[in-house]
Amino acid sequence: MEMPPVSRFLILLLIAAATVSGPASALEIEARTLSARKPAGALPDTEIAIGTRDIVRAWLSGPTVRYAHGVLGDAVEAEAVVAERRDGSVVEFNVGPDAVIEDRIPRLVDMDADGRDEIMVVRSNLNLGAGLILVGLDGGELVLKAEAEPIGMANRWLNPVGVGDFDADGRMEAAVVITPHIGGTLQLYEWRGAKLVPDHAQRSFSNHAIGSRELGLSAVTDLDGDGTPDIVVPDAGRRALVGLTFKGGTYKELFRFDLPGHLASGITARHRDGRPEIIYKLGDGSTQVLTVKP
Ligand SMILES: [Ca+2]
Ligand SMILES: [Ca+2]
Ligand SMILES: [Ca+2]
Repeated sequence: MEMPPVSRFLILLLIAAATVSGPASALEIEARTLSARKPAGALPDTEIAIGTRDIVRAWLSGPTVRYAHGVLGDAVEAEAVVAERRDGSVVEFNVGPDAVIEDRIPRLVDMDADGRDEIMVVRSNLNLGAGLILVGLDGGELVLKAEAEPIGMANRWLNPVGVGDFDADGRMEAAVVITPHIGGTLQLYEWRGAKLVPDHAQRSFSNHAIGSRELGLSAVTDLDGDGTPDIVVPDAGRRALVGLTFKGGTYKELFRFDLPGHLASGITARHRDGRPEIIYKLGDGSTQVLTVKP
């Protein structure tokens, strides 16, 4: 049936109105403040992680200057990891007098996929240097769940990249760059018992500039769409970005992009229209987006 022109105009107007007002009223939202301010005793430059599993919040606490290394902007490091549990109680794991947490970020991960959080941080022994550790809740307490061998020398540090099943063997690995200031090695660890055991590795990367508070110069994302997480990390001089995979246990470079300037921010990854994008800032203040072509 043919509609008169005025009716057709009204219908179009109604559709337009519904389109404009639809998204605002379709979902009800609620705002609540999770982290009003920094908890007492927190490290001045700790990030506060917000969790969705058994840990609500996590932060680094107990500022100490007993380790005079200072690669993260100052020589003030933390001596404890603190977690707020679902019931509101707060528990901490203290690394003791021979070590510090040489880190700014308590990374909440679920490395064994049991639905409970692990907090991944860098612990530095005063004599043996940095080593990756996982802490988590057990019987209501925050305890050491797993540790990697420290580097073996004071004032040697490492910077985490992230976790994922990078070699596609069905188990998660934790990825770090060991000694990112002096020619770093991208090292994967598997969690076995109380140990983080070295798995695959590849040399010549750097995801931190000495003295910088920025720890996020790397990203985990699926670059080639095969379902296996890949890694984007700068080369040893931080002049190029390298996309890489360890699928099947074999290192393979997926791309290498020469940066047109100095890398001046952390790297974030996202997917837009199904394609991976890598975003970062350069020293001239510009923001660059690398899009992986189909
Ligand atoms: Ca877990
Ligand atoms: Ca794996
Ligand atoms: Ca992949």
